[in-house]
Amino acid sequence: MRSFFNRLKEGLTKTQKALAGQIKEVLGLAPAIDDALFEQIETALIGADCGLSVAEELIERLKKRCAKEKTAESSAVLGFIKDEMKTILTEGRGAETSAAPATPMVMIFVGVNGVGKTTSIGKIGCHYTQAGQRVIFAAADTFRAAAGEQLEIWAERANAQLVGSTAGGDPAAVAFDAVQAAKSRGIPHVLIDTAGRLHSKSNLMAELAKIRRTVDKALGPAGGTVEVLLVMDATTGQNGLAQAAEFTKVAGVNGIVLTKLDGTAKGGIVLAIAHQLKIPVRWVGIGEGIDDLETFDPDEFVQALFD
Ligand SMILES: Nc1nc2c(ncn2[C@@H]2O[C@H](COP(=O)(O)OP(=O)(O)O)[C@@H](O)[C@H]2O)c(=O)[nH]1
Ligand SMILES: [Mg+2]
Repeated sequence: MRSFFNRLKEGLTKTQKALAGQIKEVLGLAPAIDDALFEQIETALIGADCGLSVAEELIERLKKRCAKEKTAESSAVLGFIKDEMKTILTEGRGAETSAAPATPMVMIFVGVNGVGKTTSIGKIGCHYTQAGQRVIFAAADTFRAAAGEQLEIWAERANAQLVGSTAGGDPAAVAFDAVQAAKSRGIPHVLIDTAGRLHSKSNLMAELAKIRRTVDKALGPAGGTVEVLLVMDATTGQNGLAQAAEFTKVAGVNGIVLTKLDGTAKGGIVLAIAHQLKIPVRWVGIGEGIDDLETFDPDEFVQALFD
């Protein structure tokens, strides 16, 4: 099978055209490195959904860098842009610890309907089982009857265990049972699916907060690691950011899964997430298949975009 890098590159084709292609074109045509050029680069950044604040920040850094290195070569400017993008993406990640996290490692997937929560759970679960690590899925989206069945299908594909539920059941109870099961069976990964929509937004936020508290309770004094992953659909671009801010407030989101980077020109949203939300993108999805998801790496991403 082709490497993930090649598929990432292919998935990013539209963003590459809108962002890297556009930047290369204006650099190629530019008679000089001047304000007019910087403005054109800024336009390309905004056009690919990087957002105004990232675009301004990047241009600011670029101007300083060009002045400092006294360059007159547009090819050098391209290198600076890539560097500064990597820096922005890396700064958004905070300090990475190399210590192995305490088990069980519980991931709670949150986000609005249709962004790709259930699919991402299937793919991430498979990532672990392929590495020989056991996984439990928890069907805590009890709002839609079909949600449990969809997760069951993914559990089979990914070779994961499943703590199921009945429609209308208590999602926090499902999460509790899954964590308990993981502890008693010595399973290191618990991936919890949640609803993306309830009767009201405040209901949904209250439910997510309750699931979070319940997971902490189930882990007990022996502890473990809890990661709340906000799943975002890249095709919604800048519109996804406001949503993200809301989930972040109530659910204490500490990582992002960015799905559907394939087939959108709005991949610049990765930079906006790093710069504005300051929450690390942990995984990126580039298709509907079980292998179409990988951990996010800033260097690899910038390289796939430009080279
Ligand atoms: N093209 C593409 N489609 C995706 C990706 N991730 C999820 N999907 C599709 O998005 C749709 C909604 O996914 P689902 O997991 O049910 O979303 P949920 O409502 O958040 O659980 C499904 O048709 C998935 O196949 C991705 O990375 N790329
Ligand atoms: Mg779902």
